[in-house]
Amino acid sequence: MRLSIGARLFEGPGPFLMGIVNATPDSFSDGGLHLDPDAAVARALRLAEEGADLVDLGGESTRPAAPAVPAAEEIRRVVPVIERLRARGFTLPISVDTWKGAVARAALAAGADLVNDVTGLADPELGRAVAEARAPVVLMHMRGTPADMQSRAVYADVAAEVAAELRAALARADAAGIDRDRVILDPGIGFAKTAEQSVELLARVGELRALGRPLLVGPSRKSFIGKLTGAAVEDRLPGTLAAVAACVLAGVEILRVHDVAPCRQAARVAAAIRDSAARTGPR
Ligand code: HH2
Repeated sequence: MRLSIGARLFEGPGPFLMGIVNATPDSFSDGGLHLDPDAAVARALRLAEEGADLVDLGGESTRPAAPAVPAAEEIRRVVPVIERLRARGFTLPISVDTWKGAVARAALAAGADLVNDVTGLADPELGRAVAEARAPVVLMHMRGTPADMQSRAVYADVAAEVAAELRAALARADAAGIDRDRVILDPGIGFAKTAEQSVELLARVGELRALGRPLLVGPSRKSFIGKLTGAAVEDRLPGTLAAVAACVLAGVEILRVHDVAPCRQAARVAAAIRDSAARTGPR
């Protein structure tokens, strides 16, 4: 990949790590821990120390059946965090995890560098905000809303349909005037997908490289790991590491994770194996 995000150029195959900061009362694995702006700031600083390449700040949970948060409340949760981070000279790129145009606009004005949209441009206002700011954007695949998405997890061929629907998201980005060179795509692990479909998407994520854009994947602590292993949310780091390694071997450039330091180690080792395989080839 070759993409400037804020002051930083992301160049090469990576993998790059996006550390998660949830300024929410109800996120599925860390809800309530970083709702206070100072706690969210401290979390971002810690992620930077652990080796994150960028941080993703969200003010609304997208777990299945999560209640919608009004834009004004979401702005109240994320903007002070961005302002405080920038005021203290935080240099990593900051992504804002929102699907609402008003929140994206406010976050970009406060110093965010990238918009992470889990709806893949459901809100045309978000497309306008991103285009006007000439900001990079993550377009993630899902169907419906967190309230009804799990009833829409019906696919004849999950990888082919996710690819086709991401192509439609790229077309929405084109129509909004967003430069294609600034788009990152994400298959949306766990969003309108059963555990089996999430696993199949991870197995076939390399097929999405045909879309011609860098890929981001967020497997961290997700329910497919619980379904496979019986592990509770707080015990899913080993499963997360396995998914991170699989993504790196498949050529995914950015991993969105909660546990940056252990994921960094797993990603480095997987990247070394990937690069060695590319040098030596099959025998
Ligand atoms: N997953 C979550 C939230 N945002 N964004 C992208 N691009 N890809 C993902 O896979 C993704 C995402 C869900 O994780 P988390 O933020 O920890 O939980 P919650 O939505 O409950 O806040």
